[in-house]
Amino acid sequence: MIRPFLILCVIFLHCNGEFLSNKIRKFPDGFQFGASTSAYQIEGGWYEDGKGLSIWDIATHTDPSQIKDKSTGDVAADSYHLYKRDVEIAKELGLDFYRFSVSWPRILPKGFSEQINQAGIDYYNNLIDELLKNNIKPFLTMYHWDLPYELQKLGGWVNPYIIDWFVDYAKVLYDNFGDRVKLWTTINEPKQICYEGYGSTLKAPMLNVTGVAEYICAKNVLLAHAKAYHLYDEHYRKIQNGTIGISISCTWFEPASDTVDDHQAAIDARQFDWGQYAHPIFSKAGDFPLELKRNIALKSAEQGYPRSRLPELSASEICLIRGSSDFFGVNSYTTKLTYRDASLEGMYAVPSYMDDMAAVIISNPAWPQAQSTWLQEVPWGFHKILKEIMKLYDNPPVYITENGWSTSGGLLDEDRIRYYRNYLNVLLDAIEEGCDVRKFTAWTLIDNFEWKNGYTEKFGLYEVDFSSEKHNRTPRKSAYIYKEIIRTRTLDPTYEPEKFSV
Ligand code: GBH
Repeated sequence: MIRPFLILCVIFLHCNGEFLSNKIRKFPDGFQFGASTSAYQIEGGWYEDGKGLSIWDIATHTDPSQIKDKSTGDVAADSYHLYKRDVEIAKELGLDFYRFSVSWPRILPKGFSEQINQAGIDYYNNLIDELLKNNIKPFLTMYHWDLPYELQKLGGWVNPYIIDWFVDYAKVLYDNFGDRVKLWTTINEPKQICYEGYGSTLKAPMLNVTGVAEYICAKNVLLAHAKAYHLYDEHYRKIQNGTIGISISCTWFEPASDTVDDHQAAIDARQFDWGQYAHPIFSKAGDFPLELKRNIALKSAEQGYPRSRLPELSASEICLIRGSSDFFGVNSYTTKLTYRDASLEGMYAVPSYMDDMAAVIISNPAWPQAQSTWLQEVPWGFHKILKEIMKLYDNPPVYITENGWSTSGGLLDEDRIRYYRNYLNVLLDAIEEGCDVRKFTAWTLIDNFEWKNGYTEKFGLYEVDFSSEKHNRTPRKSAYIYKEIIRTRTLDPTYEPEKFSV
């Protein structure tokens, strides 16, 4: 009983102590800024010009009630038709690069590379050419969650053959776009694909076989990524001369108290959340992290499984995965508090990912809250992630491939401005302390389909009018702030854009 009280005390000690001084701070030479989107969230054109169906087309059409506002991405921001306006926006902001994703079923309607949809190739060629014409570098993500439905029928990411299918798809992308695309992400957020899609119902395909499916998926995603990386490295890099990596969602988990148990709970939570994918790629030793192997093996044995529910990586697989990324793509938004409490045993299903992790995760009500329930503004947590990556993985080049804030709408988004300024401020601290952070990418360019939350959460620097067929885009106040940061390559906490001054 004393436990919740103690936790609450700790919570208030963690109050946000961040104060931005009025100092103007400069970004290092060569630091680059961008904004990010993903295909299903903005494109629409869900059944046009030969595109095949994705698991999100199926999820939104078969049971609309799974989506908060019963919406779909059928039209979304209509970027399939309005991509020129998107590039114009990127130009207005002065972006160095634009991170977008390719819809696998738009290129390969059945998932396999025996049939290429030329209209899909044309669409991305047009987008890439339009970007280059405007001096904006295309940063292409191969997979941001819209798996061809035909491949899902075969098990999707839990079928090991997907490793080959993904590499075949990657080859089509290198062959068609690699002459102009020099920045690549293979896979966006493995944990969200595996845990949210296969270990729960949070994302398509909503398989919900927790404790088993997300770990099989993890192994396959890592191998698919690594093989696509090596294909580029060995056969394309010499001619195409690009940079290729993976984007991993990193939440900071802070111990809720100073006890040894709570510290271990926080470490376990970080290793389950992102170490599961980062350790095999970026650590010196490779392989899944110790905490993951130990927890899952112990529980599996207790539960009577003949072997660990976490598949093993063989020595040659460990070798293949280790070092298979030119940069660490960090998608980071928020921080959670973590504690361990034996009395809560039985709180989670057995087996399950949550039970394996055995950490209780809570938020601090004192932290500023976004429209998305999971998102609180905690700049010091972002700082700790950057320092931890430097420490654990020998200071790899880091690209922040996503960071952003949601509101319920409106153009005057002071809280988004505060969020970006505070996060960029600690990013500059981290750089001064030696972290090799080279790029920052805002999530997101324009309002979009926020997965199961439909259109109820707005992350855009530009507002999209979804009520009109024109899908007009209008800059928010934060767009003017971001534009000035990029123009001056400095963070000036007192800058006010004329258009929004009172
Ligand atoms: C990104 O994922 C996606 O790449 C993008 O498509 C999406 O639109 C954007 O976020 C905004 O949601 O801290 O334990 O409660 C972010 C994935 C989902 C990771 C929520 C952190 C909270 C887990 N994030 N999750 S917890």
